[in-house]
Amino acid sequence: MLSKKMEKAFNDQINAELQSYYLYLSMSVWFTSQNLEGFAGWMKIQAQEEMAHAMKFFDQIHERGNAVKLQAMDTPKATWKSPLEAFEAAYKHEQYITGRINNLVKAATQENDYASNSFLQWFVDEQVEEEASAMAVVDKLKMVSDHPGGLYMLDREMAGRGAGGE
Ligand code: OFO
Repeated sequence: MLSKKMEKAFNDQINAELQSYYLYLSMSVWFTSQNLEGFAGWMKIQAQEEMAHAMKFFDQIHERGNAVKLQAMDTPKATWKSPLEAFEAAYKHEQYITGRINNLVKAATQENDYASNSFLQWFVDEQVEEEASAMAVVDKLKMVSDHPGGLYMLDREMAGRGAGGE
């Protein structure tokens, strides 16, 4: 069973992952409004990944014999000045999530909770990928800068993201 402290921390993380889901879904809506369907699709897949992250914590809490407590969600930001600003925000958000995961590992270590520590290692690795994939798009957007032709090509490339995510 999880300690009360870890139970609360895992429930808070369900909420954080769902907020990530909501943020990227909101970005997907915004990209659609900008006629950038490739970016919109990429963000939709990213949102689905975030839902899967939330469900990993959800299932883990139940597996440990604890109680899931769902919390209120914040309304996500809905507009960005440019695709670059949106992806810079996504990258910053992933850094924030990495910080949260690291704090969870710290808490599990302090509690001698080896099972949680092992469970969290998947997220430690995942965050390396999450930051890298957001940063890769930031770099590409900086390359195309304000050239509509480049942005059009990049949008087509973004449409290639498979259902498995990257
Ligand atoms: Fe984007 O990794 Fe979960 O939140």
